[in-house]
Amino acid sequence: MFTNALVRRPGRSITGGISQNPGLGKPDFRKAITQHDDYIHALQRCGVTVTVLPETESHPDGCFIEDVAIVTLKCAVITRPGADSRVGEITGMHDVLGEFYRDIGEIKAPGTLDGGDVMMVGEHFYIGISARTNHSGAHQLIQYLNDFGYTGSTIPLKKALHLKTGLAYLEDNILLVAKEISGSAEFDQFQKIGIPEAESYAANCIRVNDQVLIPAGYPKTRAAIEAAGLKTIPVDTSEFRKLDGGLSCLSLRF
Ligand code: CIR
Repeated sequence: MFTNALVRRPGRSITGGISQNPGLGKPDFRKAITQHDDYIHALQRCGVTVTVLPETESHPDGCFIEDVAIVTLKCAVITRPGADSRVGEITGMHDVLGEFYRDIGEIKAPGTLDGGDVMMVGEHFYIGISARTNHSGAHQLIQYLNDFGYTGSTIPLKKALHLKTGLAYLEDNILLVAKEISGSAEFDQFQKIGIPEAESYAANCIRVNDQVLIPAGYPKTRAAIEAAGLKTIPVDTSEFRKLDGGLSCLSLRF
């Protein structure tokens, strides 16, 4: 059960965020703010208290707060983001998380780790090795978590930006999977919901207590999640998608 979520407001500099898909155009700041408001309301509908941090104009990708920390029931870890322009986003996070946690670890150089590469399944953490997360970062995280009784394992990624770009754990043993991951034997024990290629962006959903936030405009994925017995709340994330960001990236939930 999550009781809290942390989000960071998008700044005007969001137009300069990193994108692997520049063909989608630049985000519209006003629309991004409206979509962010809707996202906060959707989280509140799921019963969590949302703490809203102010924008940081010096970090165009700052609203993707998931990447700067790993939050668990027992401890938190501040990451060392893998993109140079994002390293400074961790500034101030120790104080912010200190309001909620006594035990806060930190990923140190040469380790890099983005929270988008970390998927929590109960007491186990799957960590994608990607262009952003390296072995040192992943092993530092696993070592820290081991002290709290958690385990971790790594999953090599070829194309996806982050592990959770193509994967979402929806609790109750249900895993939403896009193509790159679907063949991985690592996930054989789960009941998998496959995502049609045309809807692969919708693999980035989040279960928040009794509901699943899903990006608006992906009807097949929505129907498949509802067929598995889960309630959905669609949220428009078109402006964040232009920067390869999705629903999970926009909050830390704990
Ligand atoms: C980036 O490339 O870092 C941002 N434009 C998008 C980050 C998305 N975060 C996530 O999937 N956790």
